[in-house]
Amino acid sequence: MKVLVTGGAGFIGSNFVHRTLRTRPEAEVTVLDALTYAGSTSSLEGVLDRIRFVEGDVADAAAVDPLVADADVVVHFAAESHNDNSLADPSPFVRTNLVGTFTLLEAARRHDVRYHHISTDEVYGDLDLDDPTRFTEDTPYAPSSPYSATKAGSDHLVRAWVRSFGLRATLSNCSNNYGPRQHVEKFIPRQITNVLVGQRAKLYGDGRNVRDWIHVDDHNDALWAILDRGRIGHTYLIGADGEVDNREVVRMVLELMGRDPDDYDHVTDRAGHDRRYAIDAGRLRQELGWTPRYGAFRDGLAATIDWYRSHEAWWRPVKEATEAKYARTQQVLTR
Ligand code: NAD
Ligand code: TDX
Repeated sequence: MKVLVTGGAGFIGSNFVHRTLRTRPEAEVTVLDALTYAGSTSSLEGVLDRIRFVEGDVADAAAVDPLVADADVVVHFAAESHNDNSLADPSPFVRTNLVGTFTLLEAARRHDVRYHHISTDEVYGDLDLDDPTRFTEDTPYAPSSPYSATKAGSDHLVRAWVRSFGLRATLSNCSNNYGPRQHVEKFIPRQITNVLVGQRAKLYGDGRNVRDWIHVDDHNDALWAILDRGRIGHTYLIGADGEVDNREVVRMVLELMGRDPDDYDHVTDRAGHDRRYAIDAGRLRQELGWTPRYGAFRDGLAATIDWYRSHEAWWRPVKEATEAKYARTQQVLTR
């Protein structure tokens, strides 16, 4: 099977490539990645000689067309993925997430290639802390940020291409991922690497916001279940019942790293900050028989901390610039 992986030099995409080569030796993998600030071939270390790597933009039709024509399936991860960046400058989000998806869809339609679209639970907006319901495939779309609005728009494009043109596509909307090779701008790696460089952990607002954490390998196993057995035209929500509030995550990171669990700063809150995400992954579990393999979040977090400790060369070069960018917009409110 020839698999075209867009965004394969980023967090989830690179873990998908590593996992695919381990579990599917017959797969021929091509990665298309623009190597933005968020992508690095160092995330593909150890497998670069077993894949075809193409540096290119998903919104560039001339680059995309021959790669899609040559694939059996397109797995589309490439995106601008960070909410805070989308608040500072939405324009690359519109181009990559909307025009990029449109460009891939048109190529997949032209060449009748199976397509899987990776999306996020953020398209459903947020839930109150005491709301007993969780997101399902039937929850109405209500994105809050420029990032989630462009992901929502890209999902709608895929659905329209299925209905109007008969594209053989599936979609998945996953909750917050954690694990190795996640950019240090994101919540968990930011706190781990802050501790490693001697800075304090940073919590937005009151820290009561809840995210539904899933290990990246569990996400990628779910993607293979959908690629193997998913129903064309269907959407699958991916989540592992991992709701934890941010304050608890920061305290866990500090404690696992041998620090005082109260040793963090409250900083300026994110504009429009979604309160809570929670996924009901019943369809995925019942229809496709998927179950997460990672048990306790705390154990996965401890393993992730070990990864950042032993891969300083991977994150160190971008740490300073990432914090400098945050320092321009975030003030410490209380310690
Ligand atoms: P990431 O930012 O770590 O990686 C994105 C990758 O896409 C990078 O390698 C980057 O170079 C590449 N890219 C960006 N613009 C491109 C372009 N125009 N052309 C080609 N490549 C380009 O993101 P991630 O966290 O790995 O997220 C991957 C996908 O999963 C995204 O679609 C995101 O919306 C979705 N998602 C992420 C999470 C999460 O918790 N991280 C949860 C649910 C869904
Ligand atoms: O320093 C921080 N302190 C903090 O309290 C950072 C960077 C974040 N936060 C909070 C904001 C969120 O409530 O932590 C939570 C997680 O933040 P992010 O890692 O930025 O993730 P989030 O905004 O929830 O979005 C993530 O999950 C859904 C991914 O980045 C998206 O790509 C995905 O779609």
